[in-house]
Amino acid sequence: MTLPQVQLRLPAGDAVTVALHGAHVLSWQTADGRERLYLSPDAVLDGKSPIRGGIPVCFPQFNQRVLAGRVLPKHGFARTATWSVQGQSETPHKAQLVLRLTTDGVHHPQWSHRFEAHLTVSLTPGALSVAFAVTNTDDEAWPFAVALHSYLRVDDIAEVSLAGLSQQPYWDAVLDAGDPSRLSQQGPTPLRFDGETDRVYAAADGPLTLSTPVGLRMEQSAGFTETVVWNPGAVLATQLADLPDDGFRHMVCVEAAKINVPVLLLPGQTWTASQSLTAL
Ligand code: TA6
Repeated sequence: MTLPQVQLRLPAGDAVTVALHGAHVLSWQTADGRERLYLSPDAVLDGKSPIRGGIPVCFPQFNQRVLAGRVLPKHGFARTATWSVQGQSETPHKAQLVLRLTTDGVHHPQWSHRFEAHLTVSLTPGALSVAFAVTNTDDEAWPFAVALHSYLRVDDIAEVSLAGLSQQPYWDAVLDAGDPSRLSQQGPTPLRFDGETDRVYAAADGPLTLSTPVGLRMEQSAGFTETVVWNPGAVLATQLADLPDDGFRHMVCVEAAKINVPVLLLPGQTWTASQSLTAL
């Protein structure tokens, strides 16, 4: 099934494809024809399920953490909701798409707070930026967490290194699964991947650089106070039905996130944050 989707393209050849299901960025290609995101060949594109790969939007909660006594679906409902197109613009140097989701598009018994969310996808030569904004249109405050769960394509995870986080404390969800308050410190070397990796880092001040060995620079705005780094490794990959057994070799998630301390959004208030990816 082909999901309803919008493609933005620049004259030089840069292109991005976004599904209305989940406001999900499915593909980002730079002008050299290189795909920069990983979309699993086994992803379930049925318009109901979460999509394995691309850029899932996790809102209003991250993973299976419970928000304010409510049990919401893993990574929230935004990634499986149908968003609508609010606007689209294209110039030779910039193409932009704005998608919109409101409470009316959410059918979950554990969520009744009124909101209006926008995802703005901006394509410029060699770069992709994704901005999430949410406004509380209710008359009481409510909390949320959010993440842009970006799956970055790599040729071989054994060759990959991620620089920019080595000074940042992190929670290791593989080693300390039961205790998110236990923090580790990595040391001066870039992060490399040789098994399941699932870490929630305090966001760095500067950009991160992923060497795949092709380079990608990643920046996130101040609202995103954490960066999650995830690769399932060989064992967990075999348990994920929508990922080939060797899929873990070709991806790493570097996620701009606001999860450790949820945002308490007051009536009328808008919260926004963005992640940008630049090909080097
Ligand atoms: O961001 C990392 C993570 O929370 C991992 O713990 C792992 O569960 C991953 O997300 C993927 O989640 P998903 O529900 O898409 O299979």
